[in-house]
Amino acid sequence: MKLTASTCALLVATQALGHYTFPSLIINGVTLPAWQSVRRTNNWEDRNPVTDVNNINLRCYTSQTNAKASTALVNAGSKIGFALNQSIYHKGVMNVYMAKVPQGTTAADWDGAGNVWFKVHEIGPITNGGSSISFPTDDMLRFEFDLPRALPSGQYLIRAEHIALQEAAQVNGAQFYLGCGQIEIAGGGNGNPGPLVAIPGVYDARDTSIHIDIYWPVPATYRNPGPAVWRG
Ligand SMILES: *[C@@H]1O[C@H](CO)[C@@H](O)[C@H](O)[C@H]1NC(C)=O
Ligand SMILES: [Cu+2]
Repeated sequence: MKLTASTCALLVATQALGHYTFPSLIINGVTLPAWQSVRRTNNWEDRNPVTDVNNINLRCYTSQTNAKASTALVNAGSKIGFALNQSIYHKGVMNVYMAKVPQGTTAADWDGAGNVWFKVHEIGPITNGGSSISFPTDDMLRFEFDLPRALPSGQYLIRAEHIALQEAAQVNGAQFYLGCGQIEIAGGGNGNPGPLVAIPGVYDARDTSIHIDIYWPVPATYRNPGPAVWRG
């Protein structure tokens, strides 16, 4: 069933119509202005995805903009989220990762290199043993979740990623839409976030959650790629 893939191909000339970015953080229900606390991504106008899981742009997608943002203050245990530029057009899954800024630098200056990223949130598909699959991120324009109370105080990068899977039956067919926000947690806890992974590095192009035919046979189960969510 290739209809969705061909719809995407038709859109190539006008891809900005179908695709999406993550320009705003949402903190305790307040949506910040676009690109204020999220680093402006290379694709802020054309909205094209990253498709190479080993490309440096998988991290924050800022190789051309070299963007810094202003760091937003957030109390531990707050609700946080992202607002998209336009609603999610492709069937896929959401992951949110964070990385703690090391001593001696700031969220604005840090590149997020190394085994530093842990997962704080994910939204997968709903499966039921192979009779159907549905994707709760369809048409999503914003999402929010609670930060773990045990998250230590300090500055962090927070990275949202939607992996569009409609063409993922081919290797490198999955499309990564992503962006990195900058936050400073106050009143945090004593948790020890992990497991820690590098981005890029965390994914393999042939990971069965990334290289997958979501149409046929209908997947009986699905597990978001990357480490388990750290819940504090
Ligand atoms: C989406 O981004 C474009 C720039 O590509 C901008 O012109 C437009 O105003 C943005 N729309 C929304 C709803 O933020
Ligand atoms: Cu598309």
